[in-house]
Amino acid sequence: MGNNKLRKVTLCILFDKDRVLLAMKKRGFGVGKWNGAGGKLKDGETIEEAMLRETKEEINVLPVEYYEAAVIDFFFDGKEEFNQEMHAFLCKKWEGEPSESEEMLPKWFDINSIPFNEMWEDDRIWIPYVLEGRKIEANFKFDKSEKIKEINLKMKS
Ligand code: 8OG
Repeated sequence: MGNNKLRKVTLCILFDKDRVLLAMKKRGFGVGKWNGAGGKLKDGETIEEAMLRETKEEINVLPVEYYEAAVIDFFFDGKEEFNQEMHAFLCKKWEGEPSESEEMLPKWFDINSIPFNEMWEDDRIWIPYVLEGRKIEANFKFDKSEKIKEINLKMKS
């Protein structure tokens, strides 16, 4: 974890009492899945700067109160170019109303009806901890058919 060679990506999930904001990815990596807003760092950006920029670009809100809730490494058998280190933030205050962009279509979900069947396979494992307020570090290894073959998950708080 915290492997310097891995490409870094961000994720931001808005959280409002008993609802979370997810957004349908309309193109690119993860198309057709519900997810938080996020993406790769641009040259010279910090993780936090990239998270703020991506959230604004993809769902038109600016995070105001947030913290890093999870750092997760992903490793893909035979598709090492997809390996990445994801920094996931939980955001409890923001400016603006979530709205659609070219990349994502946002929607609120009750925390008891998160559409895990239409999300990345690992999300059902780690997102519930994060929504309970835990901080975690994890890594997930996927086999050639993109099924999880190994999970390591540590609670940081
Ligand atoms: O820039 P691009 O759209 O390729 O970024 C991919 C986004 O998808 C980025 O926000 C990180 C996120 N992401 C993964 N893997 C996983 C995953 O397994 N679960 C979730 N929730 N998000 C993921 O790249």
